Amino acid sequence: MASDIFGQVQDLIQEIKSATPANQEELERFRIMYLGSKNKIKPLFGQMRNVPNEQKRDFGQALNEAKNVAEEKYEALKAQLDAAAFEDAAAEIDLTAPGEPFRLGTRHPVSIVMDEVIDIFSRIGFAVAEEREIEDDWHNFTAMNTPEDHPARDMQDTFYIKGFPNMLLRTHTSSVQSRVMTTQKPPIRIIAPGRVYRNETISARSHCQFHQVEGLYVDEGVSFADLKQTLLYFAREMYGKDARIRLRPSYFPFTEPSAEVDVYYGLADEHAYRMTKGTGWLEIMGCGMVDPAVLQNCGIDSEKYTGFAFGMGIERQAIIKYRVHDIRMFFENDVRFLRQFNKVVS
Ligand code: 2NM
Repeated sequence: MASDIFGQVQDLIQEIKSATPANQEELERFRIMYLGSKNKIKPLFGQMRNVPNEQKRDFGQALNEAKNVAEEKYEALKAQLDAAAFEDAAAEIDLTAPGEPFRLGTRHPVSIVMDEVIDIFSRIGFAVAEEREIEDDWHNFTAMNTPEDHPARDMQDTFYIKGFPNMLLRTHTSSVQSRVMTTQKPPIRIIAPGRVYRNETISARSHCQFHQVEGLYVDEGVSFADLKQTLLYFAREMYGKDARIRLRPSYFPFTEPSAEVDVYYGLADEHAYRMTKGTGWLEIMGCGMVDPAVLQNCGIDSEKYTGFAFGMGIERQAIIKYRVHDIRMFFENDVRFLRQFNKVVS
């Protein structure tokens, strides 16, 4: 009787050893049959009580062997079949196929033009200075010689910070120059690029936020001739080697004398006529010799030093250079507009 049960275990071990599951489904059937919750080895454990005591040990070992053989065979075959499945899947991949296309973002035209302006002035020794966008009225207005009753200081024209009557969104990057002049000694040769804010009605020509680059050069003996030649250099780098400029007398609180700078745009088409109001000339920036009062406000000896300064709107340069018809395009973020300014577009 006992040898009969031993025989059954040996037969089962043989059966497990000779099984040849050849794919995932057959292997799963093998697992259920020999390792599942209703496997064929389990009932033989119940036979233990019919085995004489002196043979129980051997019988237990035989059953464990059956279980181990099934487990080892299952693990080995599973590894083999999984590896084969992976190979099959890999063989399906066409390594020569082109990759999935993905769209890169592009640089904003304001950033492109801003960097171009910075590059142009960097080449003649201007360093970039950056400062805060929320300013106090001293750095934005008072230091800049802008009197208390000047309309620019009005709530109508400037965004003030609620609860902080002397804090505002800077209206020009001149606030950067006042910070540099109060903390550094001449020679000072900087450009101040950045975003500025004015409380203006939004239209094709103006917006409540825009970008500026202002420049400042303070040293002994800086002259109006230096200013004019610097701006001619800029115009030729920016608008082509044959660019022409003209200076018209103007007024700014912080410069004396002051001038508007025009570049010749031509009258080639209707757009040029409209843009230049029939003159062919387009205003690109303002400039002047820094008012001695501004230098004194910032602690610079105006008997010893002179300086020139200029300021331009970046959107305006982009409008002129790329013949954009509406300043609002720069802030609407329509990618059909924005993607046109990049040479490489995916
Ligand atoms: C402009 C036009 C003219 C300017 C002046 C100064 C400073 F700090 F020197 F006083 N910064 N920027 C300036 C002069 C800006 O923008 C149209």
